Amino acid sequence: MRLGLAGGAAGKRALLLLPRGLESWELREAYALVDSAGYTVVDTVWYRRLSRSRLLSRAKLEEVARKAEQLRGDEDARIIVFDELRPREYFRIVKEARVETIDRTLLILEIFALHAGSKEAKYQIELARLKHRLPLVREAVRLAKMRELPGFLGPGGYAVDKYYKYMVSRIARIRRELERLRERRSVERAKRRSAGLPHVAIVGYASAGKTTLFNALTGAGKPVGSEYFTTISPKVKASLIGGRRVAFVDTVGFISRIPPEIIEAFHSTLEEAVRADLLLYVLDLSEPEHVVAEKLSEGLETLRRIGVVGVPMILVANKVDLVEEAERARLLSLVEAMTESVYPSLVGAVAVSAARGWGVGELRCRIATLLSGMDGSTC
Ligand SMILES: Nc1nc2c(ncn2[C@@H]2O[C@H](COP(=O)(O)OP(=O)(O)O)[C@@H](O)[C@H]2O)c(=O)[nH]1
Ligand SMILES: [Mg+2]
Repeated sequence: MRLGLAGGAAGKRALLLLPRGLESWELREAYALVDSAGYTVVDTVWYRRLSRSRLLSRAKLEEVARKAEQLRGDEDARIIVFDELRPREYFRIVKEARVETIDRTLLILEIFALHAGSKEAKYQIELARLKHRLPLVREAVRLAKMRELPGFLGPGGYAVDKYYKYMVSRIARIRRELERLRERRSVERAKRRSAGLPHVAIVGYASAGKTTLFNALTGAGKPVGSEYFTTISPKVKASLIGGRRVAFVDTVGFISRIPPEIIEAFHSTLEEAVRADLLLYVLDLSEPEHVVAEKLSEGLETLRRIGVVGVPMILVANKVDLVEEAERARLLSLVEAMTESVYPSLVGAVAVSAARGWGVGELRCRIATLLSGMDGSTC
């Protein structure tokens, strides 16, 4: 799969390990996440979990090692296990395949890092990463003491032990920094708004088509003043909409089953949505109706939890090219009614195909009208 500009630079190669039994929307999400983190999948291994702590059989492990051969020696390459990886299983894989390995949580944290705008979000992510790696390093200390891990993370047990202590003190330090930042939060926020442009944040679940829409909305016009925005976040781009400069933000979006230990990092990465003048809520209308409904209500609940209230929102029903023409209107009014009942600041719903450009003109027009404070009648 290939994506456009903001989908992350291709080049980091990955071997993807997927547990059997994923539903098709979960599979699409998995690929969207891998892509959002900037990886290109070179091969895939499907496995059936043996247990929660042991994922791969001996034969599977050998298959992984074989397929990982092409990645050996490439420092950017990763084995991505789309699952929860316990320390022992991690070392089993790394020892056998000799390629750095990450699990679903670390993959998600890499995506957060690409989107992190504020210092607070960056600290939250580092904290989550450190906490996630701590058990791993503890296991490394154990293995080094048993001399089962010569040379890994430095020469023997002493270095690993030192690294473990460093992590613990770094965690304490970040916690203190976060306390301090929370007190200053409002000041920071006021400063960041100083660019003065209206901000339009694109939210929605992974693989709904946020980045495709972001590209469609910002790619057409010549980006203006993008240098300024890249210093805030690489996912912000200014574009001319109805003769006026508007900053579009491709947010990290929602991800199903966010591991509880990274929920704070998730919320602080999503904070662009809180500050936006307008929200575009993108959903994939081609998914089964119950999936669309479930994700919509969970997404709206997440917005409520991070404190998004009263921000005008346009519902963008995407991928209508995959929906029967006769079904489009019915599904659109269904999701519109669902949203309105829990989010009173909904100001409209537009059916689009971001990939084909259908409805994007109408959407631009709605955005322009809304931001200039007129009623929608001009579109
Ligand atoms: N058929 C179809 N596919 C789309 C459309 N918009 C996006 N996609 C595809 O959906 C997948 C996820 O899109 P992406 O923009 O990365 O979603 P994001 O995770 O929300 O940023 C990609 O494979 C896109 O090519 C659309 O309008 N129609
Ligand atoms: Mg994206």
